[in-house]
This record gives sequence, structure tokens and C-alpha cells, in this order.
Amino acid sequence: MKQKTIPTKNKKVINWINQIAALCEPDDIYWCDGSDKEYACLCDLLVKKGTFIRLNAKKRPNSFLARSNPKDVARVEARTFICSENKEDAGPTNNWADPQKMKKTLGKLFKGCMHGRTMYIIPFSMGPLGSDIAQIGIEITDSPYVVVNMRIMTRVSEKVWSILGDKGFFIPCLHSVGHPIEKGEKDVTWPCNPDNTYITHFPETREIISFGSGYGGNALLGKKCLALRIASKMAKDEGWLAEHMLIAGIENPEGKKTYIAAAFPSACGKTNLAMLIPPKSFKGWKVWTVGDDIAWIKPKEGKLYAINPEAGFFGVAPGTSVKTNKNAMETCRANTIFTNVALTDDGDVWWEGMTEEKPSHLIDWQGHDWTPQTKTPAAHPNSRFTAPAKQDPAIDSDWENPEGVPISAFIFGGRLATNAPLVYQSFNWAHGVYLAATLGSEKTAAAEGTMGEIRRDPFAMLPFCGYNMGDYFTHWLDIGRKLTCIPLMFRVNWFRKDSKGNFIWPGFGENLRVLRWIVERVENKASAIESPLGLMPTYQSIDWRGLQFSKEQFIDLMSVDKVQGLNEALAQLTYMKQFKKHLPPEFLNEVSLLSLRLVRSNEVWSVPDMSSLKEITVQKKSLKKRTLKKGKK
Ligand code: SAT
Ligand code: MN
Repeated sequence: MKQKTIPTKNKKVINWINQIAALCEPDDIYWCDGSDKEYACLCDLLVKKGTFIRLNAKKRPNSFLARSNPKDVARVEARTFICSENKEDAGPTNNWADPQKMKKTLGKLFKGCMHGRTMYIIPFSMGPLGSDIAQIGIEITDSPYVVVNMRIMTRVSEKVWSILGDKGFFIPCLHSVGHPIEKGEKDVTWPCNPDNTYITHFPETREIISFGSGYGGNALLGKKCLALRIASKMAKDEGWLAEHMLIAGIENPEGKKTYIAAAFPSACGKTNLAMLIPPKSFKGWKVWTVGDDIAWIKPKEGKLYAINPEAGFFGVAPGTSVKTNKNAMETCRANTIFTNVALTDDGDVWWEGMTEEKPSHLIDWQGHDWTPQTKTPAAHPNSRFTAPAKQDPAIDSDWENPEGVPISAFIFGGRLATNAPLVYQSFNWAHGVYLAATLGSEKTAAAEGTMGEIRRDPFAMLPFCGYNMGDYFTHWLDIGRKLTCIPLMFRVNWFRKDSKGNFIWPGFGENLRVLRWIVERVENKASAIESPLGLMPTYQSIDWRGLQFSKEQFIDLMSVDKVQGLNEALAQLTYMKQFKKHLPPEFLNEVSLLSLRLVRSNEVWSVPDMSSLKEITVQKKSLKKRTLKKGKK
């Protein structure tokens, strides 16, 4: 690739690039334009370097496999830092480091770190180019693997320079794999520096500096670093929300679409929900994907509108199959970069769960021969596909609408085996914020801690909130107070188990039954009953066509145990104490109301059946009449 003239006159950009080039001492500087030609050239280069293996063009057109260093396979939370001026502003849930000291440490590490390498400059937009919700970032990196992944995940384009103009605002994102090639040395296929990894954020000055890792969110800086950690702080300062949420449109048979945004901690099937395929019996229902990971949400005229700032999916491969997520399989059919999956003998990819029958021979993610007898998995559990969002057959027609899509409901889900019902609605916005703030998943393996203990992950933002989480809760409460069209809020849990340890709920496509109830709550059509935890559907208010699911199973799925509930309320209170004066006082009210509702309930609260439901409906009706009459007087 030939070196081009500098495509911008923006002094801040030019000064920054010059300063970084002087520090890192690369052999070359290359300004990316985001073109197809450039992408093809870089993929060829990666094949030549041995980082990429070109896959069978018939089976997986224009697709590649990369194998990382086994020490560089995931985000590293322990090496992720929020460098705010005051420690308190990072809050008790983040690693904090002093910004000046951190910059000194990084300055030493970056000195000469690009010897023997090309420094790439990637101009990108998070969100549709030119949208007023979008943000411009510029990533400097010495990894061509990062350049090609960024091109799928974000909008890399020369047009960014004209949008930026001479004085426009951008977020500088500096990245190096931290592995210089000195004279006489040979490069490796996956350069990295796992013993010196730093993923650092400077929320006040809106800067990102990352060193030592070439993998996923550590290196593709538009994703978690910019679109969540830095953007969450910008959103707090400017009155909007940057959230770890999928966005989906649920279309009913009449063609009416209701958009929801949903937050789930990892391993809860977020991508599957974003790309849900309705059960056969639900004729005319469709779920459309706007985004699978991140939502930027802004209030406008009293409503909330969301955009997906990304342009691709960086999806977890294992467990994805035609059965569990046909749309995801279709999305990565071509033009996809696979990282750390297994290679088949005919030049295609494979991972655990892709097919029921395992192939008789594979090359595993570390390049070793693999057979079904091999004890270790063929694909790394965090292996990924990077695929363009536009290849998703269920991509929403408005996914690139610069105005965003209107959000009618928020869904917060965890992975809980006991005492957490399938679905319930919050009583109001503040209660909904509380439900999201106390979100968590049970630890599943003894190695992670005590079995059954809940790992709290407020709003699924624990590793992604760029400031004090207590202030983040307050920000959410404040946003609700500015709205005239307030989205409803729900907690869901697909993972409740019966006394024998089996999942009670079938999940996957069947989750549409829950989504339908949610949509009908939004439309004020579906009934609900008050439980100690929130408003719940009755057996009759869920659409059961095409599924055998008894009233007894439903009661099991929805019941609330008083003692367990009170213990959980206490655990929530204990968790909240760490936020000290940053904890919104509203939360103390929520925990007392929750406890009182539990104290006043039966030992085990169950959804009442139809006959008692009738009574309640009748009672409510006559109550309405009475109030109306009173009003007339
Ligand atoms: O590697 S990413 O941060 O992009 C994905 C994840 O770990 O959630
Ligand atoms: Mn995520």
C-alpha cells in the first residue's frame, strides 16, 4: 500500500499523530481510508505474516481465521483502569490509577514500542456518520488485525475527516500490542505483551490508551473503551445514556413494531435475544435486530431514542448453531474474521455446539490436531466472529437511522437458579432503576466462589462504567424525571431450575412469549398482578399456543419464597453500602418497601389462578367507577 498525503488539516489530530510517532518510533505511518481495497490488502498482508489463514472460499467466502497467543484471549478486567483526577470519581467498582502517574508509566512502555512496525491511523465513527448521536474516534494502532476488525465493527471512512473539519471533537484512542521488532528479530503471528497489559481510560479528558493486548475489547478501542467507558462519562455530563444493551424491534402480526433495550451480564444469551426467531406457532411475529451489545440512548421531546453505535457483531462463537441462533450463523456466513475457533479439514470453521456431531478431525484454536477424544475444547470458550451487522437477515430497517429508534421498554436479565421469577415489571421508574442496579448472576462453578452466591452486575455495566457507579444510578433516576413518555422496566430470568436441577423454562425462541406480554403491557393490553417483587403476568396473560406448559409449572417458575426474598433484600442492602454517599437515597426506600412487601406475603407467594384473578379484576373495575363518581362530585 502506498503512503498517501495527510488527509486532514485538523491541527489537534496532526499534533497528536506527530507526538505519538515521535514516541513510538514506527517504521511507517499509514492513514487508513476504510476502502474495500485497503481491507483486501491488509487481509493479504495478515495472511503473508501468518496471522490469518484464508478459509475455503466456497464454504466461507472472504473469511479468515486468526489464532491468538494463548495468554491474550479475552478482556482483562484486572488490567483495566479508570484514571480520573479523584479516586472517588472512579467509584468502588473500578480499578483507579492516578492519571499523571499512569501517563508516566505508559510513556515509558510506549517509547520505541512500534520499532519494525507500521503505525496505522484509523478514522472512525461510532454511530451513523454525521448523526448527532454519533461520536468520532481516531485509533492509532500498530496491529493490522485491529485495523481490519475495526473496519467491520465501526464505520471507518475518509469522510470522518470532513465531518471533523479543522476544529471538530474526537476521542483519541492509542493502541499498541507492545511488541517491537528490533533489528534482526523476526515477528510472531500474534504479537502482544501479556505481562505488561494496560487498558486505561481518562474520562475527564476523554482519552483511551491501551498497551500489550491485541484481543477484542482490549484493542478494538471503539467498543467497550469508547462506546461504554468514555461514552458513559460523556453521557452523564451531557444528559444521555451509554449502555451495555441490545436493541431489538418486536413486530406483531399487524405490523406494529415495539422497540426494547435489554441488559444482560455475560453468558445470558444476549445475542440470541437480539436475533430471536419466534416459535412456529407465533405466525406473523418477528424480532428485528438494531444492536446486540451497546446502545446510546438520548432523550428527545420527552421520549428515549436509541442507536447502535457499532457496525458489526463481535459475537461469542461456542454455543452458536442453526438451532440456537440461525441469524447469527447466517451473519457470519461470509466476510467474517474468526478468532480462536477450530479449523476443519476442508478449510472451514467449527466450535463446540455448532453441530451435534463433532467432526472426526480438526486443528484446534492453538494449532494442534484435535479429535473428539481430545480432552480440551477445539475452540477457545471466548472465541469470536467479527461480522458486518448488515449481513444479519433480521437487521432492522431503521438500524442506521441517525435519529435512533424509540424505546418503549427496558429489560434487565440475570442468570439465577432459585427464587428469581421468569418476568416481572417494576412499579415505577425508580423501582426499575433499583431492579437494574441489583442485577446479578449466580456463580456457577465452585472455582468462582461459593456456589449460588450472586455476582452483582448493576445494569450489566460493572466492567464498563467509566465513573462512580453510585453517581451512575443517580443519573438514571434523573433521566426518568425528564421524560413524559417513560419506558416500562422489567426483570427477566430464563434460568430458574426445579428441585431436580433442571431448567423450568425452555428459553430461546420461546422467550417471545415473555416479550409479547411485555409489548402488551406497553400497549396497556395485558393484565398483571402485584407480587412482592413487582407486577407479574398471570398464567392467563401469557400466550401459550404451541407449547405445553402447565399452570403448575408456571406457578413454580413465578413463585417468591419469603425467607429467601428477605435474605436477598439484605444482601442487596449490603452490596449498596459500598457506594456510601454516592448511593441514591431512593434505593434505601426501595429496599425497605421490598422487605415490607415480603414480610406481608405468604411463606411462598404464588401467582393466583383464574378464579381469584376474576375477583381482582372485578374489584378493580368497581374501584374505578367509585373514583370516577367521586371525581364528578
Ligand atoms: O472483548 S469484548 O470486550 O469486545 C467482548 C466482551 O468481553 O464482552
Ligand atoms: Mn458485551
